This record gives sequence, C-alpha cells and structure tokens, in this order.
Amino acid sequence: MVLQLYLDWLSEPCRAVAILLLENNIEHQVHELSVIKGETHSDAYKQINPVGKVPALVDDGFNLSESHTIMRYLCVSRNFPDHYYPNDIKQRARVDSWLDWHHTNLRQGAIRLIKANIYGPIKNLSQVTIDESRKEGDNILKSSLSFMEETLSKNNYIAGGDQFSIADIALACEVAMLPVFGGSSEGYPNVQAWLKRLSTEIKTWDQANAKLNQYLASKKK
Ligand SMILES: N[C@@H](CCC(=O)N[C@@H](CS)C(=O)NCC(=O)O)C(=O)O
Repeated sequence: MVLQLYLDWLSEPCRAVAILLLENNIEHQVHELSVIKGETHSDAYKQINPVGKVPALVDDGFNLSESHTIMRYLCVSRNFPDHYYPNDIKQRARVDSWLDWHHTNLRQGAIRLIKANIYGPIKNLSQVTIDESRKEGDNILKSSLSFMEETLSKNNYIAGGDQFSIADIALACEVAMLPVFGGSSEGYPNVQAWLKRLSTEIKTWDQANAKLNQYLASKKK
C-alpha cells in the first residue's frame, strides 16, 4: 500500500512533510483534514493518531506522528539524498539540533500568536489572556528570528553545508506561515533572503504552499 499522509495544507508541520515527499517523488495518498474545524479530533482520526494532531503518516500499517520524526524516518527508510539528513554523524547532529530548537523556540512563538490572534476570538478568550499570549509570542519570535538571522549571516543554510536539509524545510515552512497569525520576518534580511532562496531551490515549494497562499490572498482582500 502506498504511504498515507494525513494533513491540513494550512499547517506548517504538514507542509514540511509533504514537501519532503513531493521533492523526492514518493508516491503517497493525501487525506485532508481541517484543524480549524476540529477534524483531527474525530474518533476515526484518533485511530490513526491518538494525539489528534496532523501530520500523521501510515507506512504499511506503521503509524507515525510528529513531523520531525516523520521526516527523519522518511529520509532514512527511503534513502533520500544525503543533504536532507546527512549520514555524517556531526552534520546529522547539527540538523537534529536545529529541529529540536525549532520546537522549543520559533514554534513556541508561533503557537502563542496563533492562540492570541486566531483562537482568541474564536474561543472567546479574555483580553488579558490574548494580550499576554501576543506579548510572549512577539518576544519569543524576536529572539528566535534574531538567532536565525545571526546564523544565516554566516551560512547559506541553517545547519551549515552547501544544500538545504530537513531543518531548513521545517523552519522555512514556519517562517512562511508567520503572516497568517500576525507575525513577520521583516527586519531580518538574512532570514528573508534564505526563505526566498529555499522557495526556488525547493522545486515543489509553490505546490505545497498553494493553499496557504490562497488563504493569505483572501485575507488581504
Ligand atoms: N509537534 C507536532 C505538532 C503538530 C501540530 O501541532 N499540529 C497542529 C496543526 S499545525 C494540529 O494538528 N492541531 C490540532 C489541534 O491541536 O487540535 C508536529 O511537529 O507534528
């Protein structure tokens, strides 16, 4: 059976996994769910991923969640070109380090802005909660983007090397998503140049980001 991928195209970790599959021409079947409509919490989906989040991958009866783990699993099990997840133990550790950093830094800032600006109004959160969340999110994003900016002033790719890795894919998907919930990479020229470079080097970037771009365009109207 071909790989089964459960995703919402508006979700950063989902697009990162999808890009990896698309770039490597790996046959897979997509099952679309809407996070905002709560579709990841249905009993049926919880059979796939009990945590109730996307993405999830099913490989011949083997269910896997967590985007970074899925990406590492795909790189190793499908023997993707070395630059995605290098075999050299130190280069690989550098990629892992940025993936871990992503979920404890940049993503934490994004999560707080999502809470303030997207879920705040939908879930009727108090103004105090919204303001606190927005302030925390802005502060975390500022320190995260500054750290990326400094790194990218020395390297073309976040974990070094001369080609992008899965750490670039994960982080680029997050940075590209920031405007959806009121964040921005403005004022970080090296981050913006890196994102632009990746959006051309990743051949399927536009395909994977089509729904996000549609959503952003509809918000501008
Ligand atoms: N650490 C997880 C995060 C997954 C995640 O937060 N997914 C969100 C969409 S971006 C989700 O499914 N949320 C559904 C919910 O929390 O109700 C990963 O990298 O896969």
